[in-house]
Amino acid sequence: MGYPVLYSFRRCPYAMRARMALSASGQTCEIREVVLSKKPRELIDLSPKATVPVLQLVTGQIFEQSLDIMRWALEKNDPLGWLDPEYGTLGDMLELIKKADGDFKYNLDHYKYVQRYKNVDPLFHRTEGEIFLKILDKILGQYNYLFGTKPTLADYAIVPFIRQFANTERNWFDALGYNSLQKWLDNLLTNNQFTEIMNKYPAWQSGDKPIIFANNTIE
Ligand SMILES: N[C@@H](CCC(=O)N[C@@H](CS)C(=O)NCC(=O)O)C(=O)O
Repeated sequence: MGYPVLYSFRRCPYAMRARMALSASGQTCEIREVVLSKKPRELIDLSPKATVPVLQLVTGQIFEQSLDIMRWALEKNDPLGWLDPEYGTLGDMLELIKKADGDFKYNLDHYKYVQRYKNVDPLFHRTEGEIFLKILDKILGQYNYLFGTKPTLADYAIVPFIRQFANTERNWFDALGYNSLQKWLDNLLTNNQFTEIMNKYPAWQSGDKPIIFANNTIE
């Protein structure tokens, strides 16, 4: 009996959130670290769009979206209650995640990866992205996390992108004075849920001995 196979890339924010949910659900996987400029044939055959993360279950079923991987893992086992927010509903969390994955991610890319686009003003996109930071900071002023006093699906799905945005120009971000947001970011990035999924693995090649990931649920 094997484990599900996760194609992942350490620094990809989508892969980070998938790994955090797999870890929180105690789901053991075989992890295959992908180099995006040299994607393995096995990944392309499995998922022609070949983004990471991709999860292949033992049954052959495939998940090609990070949020689907998170939900699959947590619907199986959710000991930390990520799908069960103290305030609001799963639908509310998904709506906020959609904003992060939509407009905010668009602005993040056009701010951080300006060289990938033509005629783009990164400062315009920084300012547009800041609108979402402001919204989060306001929510986080009420409770410590986005949907209550404990982190849930929304916090973990969104935090890798806020991390990228903050790290693009750290001095600028720190000077914004979004204290609740800063505290939230620090809390999430220094807890085990995050640090344990940032282990480094060698790039996977066909025939490699499987590397086992996760099954380290933190109570
Ligand atoms: N909607 C996808 C997006 C995944 C995605 O875009 N991942 C990036 C890396 S962060 C990727 O694999 N890009 C393909 C490439 O760079 O070739 C998800 O949620 O999983």
